Amino acid sequence: MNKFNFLKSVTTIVVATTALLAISSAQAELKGWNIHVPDYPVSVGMDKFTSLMEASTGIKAKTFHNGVLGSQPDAIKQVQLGGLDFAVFSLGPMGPIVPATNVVSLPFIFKNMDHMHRVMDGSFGDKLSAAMEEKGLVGLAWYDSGARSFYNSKKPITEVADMKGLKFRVMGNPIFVEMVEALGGNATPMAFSEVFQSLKTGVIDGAENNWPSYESTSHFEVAGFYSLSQHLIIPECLCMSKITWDKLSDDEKVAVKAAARESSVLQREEWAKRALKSRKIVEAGGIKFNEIADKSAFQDAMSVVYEKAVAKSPFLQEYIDAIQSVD
Ligand code: BDP
Repeated sequence: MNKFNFLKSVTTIVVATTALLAISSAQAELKGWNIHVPDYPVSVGMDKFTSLMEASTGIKAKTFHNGVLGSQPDAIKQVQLGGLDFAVFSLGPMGPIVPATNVVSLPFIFKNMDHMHRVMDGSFGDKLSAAMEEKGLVGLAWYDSGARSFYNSKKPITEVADMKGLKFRVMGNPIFVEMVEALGGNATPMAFSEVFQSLKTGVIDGAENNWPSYESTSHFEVAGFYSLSQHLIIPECLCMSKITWDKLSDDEKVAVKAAARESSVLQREEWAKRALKSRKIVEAGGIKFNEIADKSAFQDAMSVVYEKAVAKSPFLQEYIDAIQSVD
């Protein structure tokens, strides 16, 4: 090969490689799943994550808000398979796929939000991340989701007996069915997107959620009794498909984690603000709100839920003890 031909082939290879790279990066816009409306704290956090990630790595990503990419249980599977690249999931419906995460779905497991932060931001959070990673979900950061309380269209819940005969929608995890049944109510697992219509048409009497979701979904317009049971404090996870994660270089992995952590700081600030704002909106909208002066009967009724969870996955006892030993 003469010098001219050699240079020509090198140029061809360089041009071809550049084109290939350009194609792969053009195709490589990562796809993110989110169940919430665009101004929800989770959504604001995810948008921050993608813009920080793009700024530090050049990786482009887009989050599809409003649950347009399907329900949460389906999306978890899609992230496992790499059809979706990242998402924010409640750990509630994660339990059937990653049993270790069931520990945070146990009612009243956390004393309050600060306790949940101390647990999740410490080595226990890393333990749950490791369990998720074994199932193809790489945990990048923990997001807030407040405390969930019962609401319904019939009457205030002031004591356990008030739950009797009411039909509540729960997230897809047998623990939540057992929780409502242990309190004397009926439970129906249902997709988040179907709850409004089901409340409106009376297919269900109530559901349970935090202030921001109760407000952003307009459930408060069709189920106006909100009773502050605060029975579940479930963290959410910003996670990436292991398939996508494994394609990143080591430097990119560090930058992506840093972007996720930084987004979670913003998400938690936004959460605190939105919880207050949402509460004001629903109260101005005419809901009837009540505190539950003594929650001990609700807590006592949960022992059967804990027993069943441990019977199914004996290792959960150690996890429960670990959480309860964090001050
Ligand atoms: C919201 C969570 C979301 C859940 C939803 C639900 O942020 O991840 O899907 O509750 O009740 O608070 O399904």
